[in-house]
Amino acid sequence: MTTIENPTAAGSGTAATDKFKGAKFTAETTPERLSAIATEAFAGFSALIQKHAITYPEYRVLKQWLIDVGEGGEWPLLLDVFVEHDIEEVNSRQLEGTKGSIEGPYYVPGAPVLPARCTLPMRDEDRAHPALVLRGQVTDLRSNGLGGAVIELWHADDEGFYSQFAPHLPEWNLRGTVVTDSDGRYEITTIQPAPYQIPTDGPTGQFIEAAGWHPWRPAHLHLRVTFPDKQPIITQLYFAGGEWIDDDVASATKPELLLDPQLDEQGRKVVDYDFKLDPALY
Ligand code: MBD
Ligand code: FE
Repeated sequence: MTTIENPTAAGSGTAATDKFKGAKFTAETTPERLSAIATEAFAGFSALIQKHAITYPEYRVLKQWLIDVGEGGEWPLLLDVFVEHDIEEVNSRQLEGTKGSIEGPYYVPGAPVLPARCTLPMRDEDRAHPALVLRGQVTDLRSNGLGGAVIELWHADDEGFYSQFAPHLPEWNLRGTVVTDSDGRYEITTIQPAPYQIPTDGPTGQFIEAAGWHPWRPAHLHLRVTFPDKQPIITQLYFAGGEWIDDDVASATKPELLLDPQLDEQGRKVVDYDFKLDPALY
């Protein structure tokens, strides 16, 4: 069996760009709002250039690097790592339910539909690791169970690879669309992912290295929880005490999103987590 040392930029960044491009997103932004935001953005660049007396060699390296980010398909990766956490924060200020977190570049809709008590699709290699059981209930803000709520779960494997972004994995490995029971309850068996390293061989990784930063995210589960007329929750769950929890390159951890699984008699790591959904706001 071959082991792959690092996720490659070619295998992950580009795939994220291709998937994103297909969706054709739009937004309702007035010319006035666009002008105001763009004016301040360029004023910010202007202030930085003046303050640091940016040189022509630095300007040309920046230009080439921006070209490389696009050609390498790494805009989704770069933006989700360094920018999305603020977008998530300003758009969840009014919400009272379960805390959200960034979506990141690796969500794929249409994962296999699974019943409320289920095991995510996984390989024999994955099955060799201790089982992680995540269970709980999806409710509204008054704790009424939301029967038939949908939990989409996606996460990396024990080596930090995501299916559809690493060519050696089956298409839907460690991805599922779980339908809760009539009380909104669920019990999903999976494995605990490893910490995730941003691909180091592309422009995002080169920049992180050149700046002397580190490319790590703590181990995390991605979730998207939906129910008609409720605000969808996109979030991540982390593991208390895990590496990089307090130093996530994507600045996307929150204390409310830490799990502390406990071993049961069968050697499984078991943890409860409930999701509370706000009424739909936007
Ligand atoms: C990830 O797995 C992730 O969650 C984010 C936000 C960025 C890159 C890879
Ligand atoms: Fe992730």
